[in-house]
Amino acid sequence: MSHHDERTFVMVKPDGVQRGLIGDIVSRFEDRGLKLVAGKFMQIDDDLAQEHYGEHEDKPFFEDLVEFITSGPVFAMVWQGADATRQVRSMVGETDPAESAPGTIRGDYGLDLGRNVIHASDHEDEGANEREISLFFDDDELVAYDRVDETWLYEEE
Ligand code: IDP
Repeated sequence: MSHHDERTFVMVKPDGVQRGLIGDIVSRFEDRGLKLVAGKFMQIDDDLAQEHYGEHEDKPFFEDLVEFITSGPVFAMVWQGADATRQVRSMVGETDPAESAPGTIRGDYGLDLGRNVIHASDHEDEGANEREISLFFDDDELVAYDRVDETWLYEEE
């Protein structure tokens, strides 16, 4: 894989869906030049929620987190591009919206840690992106194609 092919997992959480933010969030990543390679509007069940947030199972907020993420539909996506995991996290902002800079998704749309609109794979957790992608998507749900503007997004192919 070339460095343009890094993939990352992103999900508009139930609060973002209910607040009508899917379109804006998708636009931000499209405008940046990232390529949408998978998308699924879905309801997360309890088992998937527990697995996705498994690293937090001993935390005091775990139960509320699982309840929240299963409380309504989410929009799960895979975005691809150079350094995608780190670039998406920089666009998402900090975990706490109150600490997130304006211009970031959480900094523009959130105020509360427990209602922070979006999930994105952690770039500091090696392999989290591919693990989360395979938890939510089968291989045949990822679509390979060229964006027409790809030759203008990167200096070299
Ligand atoms: P991230 O979503 O920025 O990667 P994580 O530390 O992986 O942050 O936490 C997962 C989610 O758990 C956060 O997005 C947030 O919704 C929730 N969360 C994290 N820390 C707390 C907390 O201290 N209280 C309540 N909810 C929390």
